[in-house]
Amino acid sequence: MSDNNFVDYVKICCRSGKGGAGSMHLHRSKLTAKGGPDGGDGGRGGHIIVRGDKQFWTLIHLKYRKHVIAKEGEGGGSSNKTGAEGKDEILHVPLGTIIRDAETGEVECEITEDGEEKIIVPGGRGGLGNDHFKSSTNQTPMYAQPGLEGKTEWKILELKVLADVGLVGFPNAGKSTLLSVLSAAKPEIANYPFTTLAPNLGIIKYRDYKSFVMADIPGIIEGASEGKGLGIRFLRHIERNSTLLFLVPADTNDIIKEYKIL
Ligand SMILES: Nc1nc2c(ncn2[C@@H]2O[C@H](COP(=O)(O)OP(=O)(O)OP(=O)(O)O)[C@@H](O)[C@H]2O)c(=O)[nH]1
Ligand SMILES: [Mg+2]
Repeated sequence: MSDNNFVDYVKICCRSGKGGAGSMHLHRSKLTAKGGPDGGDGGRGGHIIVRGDKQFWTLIHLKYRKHVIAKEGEGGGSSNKTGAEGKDEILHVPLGTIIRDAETGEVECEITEDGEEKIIVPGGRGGLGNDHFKSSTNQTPMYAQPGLEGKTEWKILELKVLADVGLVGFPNAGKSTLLSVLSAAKPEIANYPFTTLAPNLGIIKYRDYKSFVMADIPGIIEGASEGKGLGIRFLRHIERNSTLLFLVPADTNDIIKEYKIL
């Protein structure tokens, strides 16, 4: 069961970059012995960003990324030069990924479109250079702001959308068999209930080079919603499909009854 490469939940420690310090600098040149302040601002620290990418179907590529750390912003320079921004860290996620705060469990955002980006942990702001602090009473401020610290937050990335079509049926109904003949997926098939313990995904091609994704979901039995069978944990896989295909074997004694139970 552990060879399943279906990953729909990852917890990642995200640290955004610290902002660069503002510069404390007074203008000096061959012609100006005592120029005014010209310290530039620090660049902001790198954000942690999630970006929707339709190439991905699961979160398996993030399974072993426990820490994601964005770069610090650079300090400001003389002549009012702003420091460079810290490089952002971008996590590519499948469409239908939701992001939760790991501490509160609260859903913070959802990615539904290809290329859609959300900042999940913003980088620290860069500090202001001393040029910002000049005034009529203090023409040569000798201070500048430091950059703000980045933040460290644990985030949970969870896949909400599983597939276009989800196969729902009793254990041993033949769901994995159907997926194996319609797609190139090779799910385990066996003549006993609860062979499938985690969803299998398969891509089904049809005319004009189009395709959709079908998910083979673990079998459910009457009372699954009260925790019977594999329990309610995997029932969430069912609500995450655009369409549900109920599979009832043709040789079932009471087809309508079985369908109603499902
Ligand atoms: N006679 C017959 N047997 C089938 C058919 N489809 C599947 N089977 C057999 O039924 C058994 C169960 O098939 P699976 O595809 O593993 O069933 P499943 O619904 O995925 O079962 P779980 O993963 O345990 O929920 C296997 O022994 C299959 O060979 C069919 O159309 N006709
Ligand atoms: Mg199966």
